[in-house]
Amino acid sequence: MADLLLYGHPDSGHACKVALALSLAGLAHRTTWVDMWAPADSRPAEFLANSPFAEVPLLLIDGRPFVQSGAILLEIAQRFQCLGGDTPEGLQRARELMVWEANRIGMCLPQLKEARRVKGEGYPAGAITWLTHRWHVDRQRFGQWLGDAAFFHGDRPGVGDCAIWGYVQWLPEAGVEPTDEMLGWIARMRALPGMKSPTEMFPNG
Ligand SMILES: N[C@@H](CCC(=O)N[C@@H](CS)C(=O)NCC(=O)O)C(=O)O
Repeated sequence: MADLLLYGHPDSGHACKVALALSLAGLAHRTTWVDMWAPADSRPAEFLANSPFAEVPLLLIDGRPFVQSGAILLEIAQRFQCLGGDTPEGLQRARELMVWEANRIGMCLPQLKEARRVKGEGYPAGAITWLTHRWHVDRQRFGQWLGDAAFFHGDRPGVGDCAIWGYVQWLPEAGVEPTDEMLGWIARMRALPGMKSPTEMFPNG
């Protein structure tokens, strides 16, 4: 069995995506809490040596570093033949969802959430309106991707679901409303036996 060490923080939806995938796939792993709000140079030396932008998530697989949440999810799916990575169709779906999420929901929701945290400070005039317009498109496309399926990968969740969960778990914090399809999917995700809260994923200490 591979040795898996995930660096992350409960406030990072990007890190939660990876922690969720490891948990849903039942892959034993260790986590290290990294203070993403503290100055970068105060973070653990092993983390700084392996994460080029000092960002979480960082996954070490047998000591080899993997960064960028979507790329890490694809690595997990393919290497461990899980969460959609066990068929060519599942992998194609995973790649398509990964790129969509990173370009759309994963660009929009983290910014809307952060803007609320800092009460808009530092966000230029019009930025929130622009992000909110984008969100309304993303909301509708979420339903198009999902169709009538329970999860984005069909009857069972895959790495695409993990990617989308990263920030869709925090819609109230981002100040946006879910669609009915989203509410149904969120409820199904929360009911999964491997689901964990962000602080359960990354306990501090
Ligand atoms: N594109 C990256 C984004 C990672 C990212 O933005 N990480 C943030 C937390 S959500 C971080 O580490 N911020 C701390 C910093 O930049 O100092 C991914 O998908 O993994």
